[in-house]
Amino acid sequence: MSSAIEQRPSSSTADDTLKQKSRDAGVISGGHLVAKALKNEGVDTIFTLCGGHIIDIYDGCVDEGIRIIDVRHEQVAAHAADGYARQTGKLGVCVTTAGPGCTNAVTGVATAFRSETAMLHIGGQGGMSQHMMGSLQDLPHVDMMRPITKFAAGVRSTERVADMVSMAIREAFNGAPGPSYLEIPRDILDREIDIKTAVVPAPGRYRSSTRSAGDPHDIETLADLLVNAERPAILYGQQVWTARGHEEAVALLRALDIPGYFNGASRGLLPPGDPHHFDRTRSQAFAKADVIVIVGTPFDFRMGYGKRIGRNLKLVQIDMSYATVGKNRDIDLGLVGHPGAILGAVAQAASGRIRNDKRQARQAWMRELTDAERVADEKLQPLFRSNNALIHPYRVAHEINEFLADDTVYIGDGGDVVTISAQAVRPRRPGQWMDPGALGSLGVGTGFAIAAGLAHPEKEVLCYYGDGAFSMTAFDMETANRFKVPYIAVVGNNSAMNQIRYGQIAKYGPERGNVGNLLGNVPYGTFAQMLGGYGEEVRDPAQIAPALQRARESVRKTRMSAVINIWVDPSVYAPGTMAQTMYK
Ligand SMILES: Cc1ncc(C[n+]2csc(CCOP(=O)(O)OP(=O)(O)O)c2C)c(N)n1
Ligand SMILES: [Mg+2]
Repeated sequence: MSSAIEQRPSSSTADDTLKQKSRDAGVISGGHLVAKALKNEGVDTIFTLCGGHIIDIYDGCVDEGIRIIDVRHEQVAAHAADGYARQTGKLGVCVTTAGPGCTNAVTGVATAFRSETAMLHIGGQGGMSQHMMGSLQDLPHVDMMRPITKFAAGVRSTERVADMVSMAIREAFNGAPGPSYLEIPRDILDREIDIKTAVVPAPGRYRSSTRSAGDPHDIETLADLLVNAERPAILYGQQVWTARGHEEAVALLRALDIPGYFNGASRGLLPPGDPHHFDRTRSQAFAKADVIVIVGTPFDFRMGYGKRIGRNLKLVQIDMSYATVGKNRDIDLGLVGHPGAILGAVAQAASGRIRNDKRQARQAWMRELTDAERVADEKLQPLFRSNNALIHPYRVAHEINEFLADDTVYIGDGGDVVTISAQAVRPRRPGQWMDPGALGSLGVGTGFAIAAGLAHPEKEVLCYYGDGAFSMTAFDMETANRFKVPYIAVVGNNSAMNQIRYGQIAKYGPERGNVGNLLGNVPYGTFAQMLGGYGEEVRDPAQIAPALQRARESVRKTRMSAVINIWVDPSVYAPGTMAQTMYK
């Protein structure tokens, strides 16, 4: 299908000629300075939805060769920028217009804030010449964005545009990474200045390395603790992957024979079946360990605020943020810095120092945990293999795990069905697990899928959605198709916001518990067909695997996204949902 716009001949306008002239005259506009600063940071892609306030940034990006990915909702632009940062290890960038462009992006920026993703959100604003006069789409963006960013500021002069972009980027990488917000008024972006008066920090010279190994004395102390431990355990959180400290992290487990647990973006640092990979025995290990090291994840609700870890042990916390170490729970040793640098230094300090008796003790400890993993796994098998006519969500999760290829990036976006999937899905490689993180935002999936496809066109991308989550951002599946980064969408459809529904029924009874949480019975497979891709409804558990396979083949062949809509039993819930652990 070609559109009316594609059929129109391209023509240069009088304005083009004007722009060309000004470029030749040694002048540069604010929008072009934004693009220069982004280029200097190594940014190759921005995620955006257009608006009159920001178009000069696009013009600059065209000159600098920066790819412009335009989406249909700014929430998706922000999630995609976050996802692109997670997938590339570099800064993610989203650009939105003033007013509603900014407010629509808030959820994505806030998600990056709680997930500690380095990202820059550039937002438009009415011209300074109409400051406080009630211009179109005017809002106090900087005030709005401050509590959900590490840095939020407005640019006040065209000369400083590139400098302020670099400043915002530096702040995004300060300590534990996070989002920065920069508001640029329209007349500051559009104004052209003598290029010699512009402040443009040079590539590689406006921020330092983030690989600090902390205090060498503490490295020695931690090495001693680990060398002498008999039942050590390490939990790697999302920072280990974010900061790309995973090689050192894995090497330490192997060198010292320590069981590793992984959460959030660190899932997949070791493949399932690796002798140092553990995922069903965390509470058991934490209850019996003599040394526990928590790396790159805070003591927040996911960790029971640290209360679930016993007191009769040495607890060590390593984090990129000083403010996180020792928060909510006392620790015995805290180190602040880059996880890879610290873990690498610890491995070196401990090298060759484990006594044989200690080595044997921890091998017995690993065997004990491996056996316990097997028992826990066997307990789940009947659910994973359920043949219930009304499809069991555990069966779906299990089938998805079986279906994953070595290079599939798995994204979870939804409530209960996705919580359940965490018990079954084991990504095969680092970086191949994406979830919203501590903000728990529904709707991340589509932006993450686009980002993963753009960052790694050679990989397969699969997003497992709840039906509630899918309907929030699914229209940007068209964006994925338009930019030729199709993905497989699987919807676990229980026609409800089930994770919330469970708690409502438990608290208010069945009469009053089904209020505000029921969704219609929607055949989402036809949604993919409408966008030109493959869609299928699955109501028989035996059809899950073949349907997934058909989706894979279709995505490969047609380069259009597919939706497999699986109708699941709405009366099955995840254990955490039933215990309401997310609120405890
Ligand atoms: C943006 C957003 N709105 C609301 C919530 C609260 N919430 C958490 S789980 C959930 C239900 C999600 O339903 P669905 O995606 O269909 O998954 P299900 O629980 O039904 O498996 C809701 C509404 C949230 N986490 N994020
Ligand atoms: Mg649902």
